[in-house]
Amino acid sequence: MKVVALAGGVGGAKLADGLAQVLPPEDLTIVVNTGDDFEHWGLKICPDLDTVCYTLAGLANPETGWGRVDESWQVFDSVTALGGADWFRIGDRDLGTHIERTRRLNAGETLGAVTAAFCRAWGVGPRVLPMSDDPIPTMVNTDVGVLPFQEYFVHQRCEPCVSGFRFEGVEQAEPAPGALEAIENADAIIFCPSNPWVSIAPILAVPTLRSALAPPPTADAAAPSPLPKLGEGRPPGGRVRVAAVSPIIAGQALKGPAAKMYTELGIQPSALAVAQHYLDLLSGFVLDTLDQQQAAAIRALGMNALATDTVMKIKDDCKRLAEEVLQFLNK
Ligand code: FO1
Repeated sequence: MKVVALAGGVGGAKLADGLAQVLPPEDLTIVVNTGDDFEHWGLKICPDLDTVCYTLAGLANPETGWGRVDESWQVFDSVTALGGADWFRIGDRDLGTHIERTRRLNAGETLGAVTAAFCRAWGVGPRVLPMSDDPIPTMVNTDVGVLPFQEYFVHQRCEPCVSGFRFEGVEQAEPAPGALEAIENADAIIFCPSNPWVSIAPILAVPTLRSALAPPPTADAAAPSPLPKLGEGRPPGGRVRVAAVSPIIAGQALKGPAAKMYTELGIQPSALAVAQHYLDLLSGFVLDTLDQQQAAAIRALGMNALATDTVMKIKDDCKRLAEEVLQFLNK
């Protein structure tokens, strides 16, 4: 059964890790948001790619969810003592990733090729793809101006009030080699519990990726084409199984500004709001048991709904949720 997971940030990496524990590596492709990428200390930093790869490799810092475990800060202390920027913390082990990625990119390697090389070096089995090899920096429209993503997220601690987002250059961007084919050949596609606005939306904004997900308009929209059983492959023109796992639980995000962004954009943050956000793409939605009273309203949107424990604290939680999501998709 071929599965593609769309992921960004810590929640995305955790479910990706759960899927990697359950599926043979050749059956899982993780397409990762690169809108958070930026240049810092003269280095190309790709936070969501690194968080996914470090998590799958068992190298991630479990407290923060980003950067490396068993980290030291000799270089950070040395750089900042000389006046280097100190608002974005880069540890010594993590720095090795940024130095080597920057060298390879400057030598003309693509971001996808660098990521594949790093996955081989770290022993990450599933295929991890950037959404594009082209830079698509997320810019955040806020009440204090248009901010580059990490300036908003880290330097200004998500405090500015957001009014919208721009994924710079996305209209001209190409999906990373392999991403479109993976989606077109997938039996199931999972939107991980990542921030819909700044982790999933940038991926869906890459031309052709969204249209590859959307069910073709059926002659009789009232009776959408029957979903294929998993493993049967997608019948010609048939709908693929797409499920999202809610990043909002009881009106809050477990981590990050997703709920704050919904509120600032005039939307009551809830699992239902996320289901409506992805509406035309989904055949299933997984929400937390704390929100199970919203399941009926979500089903009324025309998708299946599964209420379960979606909080992933330890690796076994990630594996259990991944198994439940795959079982749910196989209904
Ligand atoms: N997030 C922070 O809040 N503070 C940091 O100092 C920080 C450093 C950092 C270094 C490497 C890396 O890959 C991620 C880092 N992050 C930090 C998280 C990062 O801003 C987020 O992971 C994403 O961009 C949003 O998910």
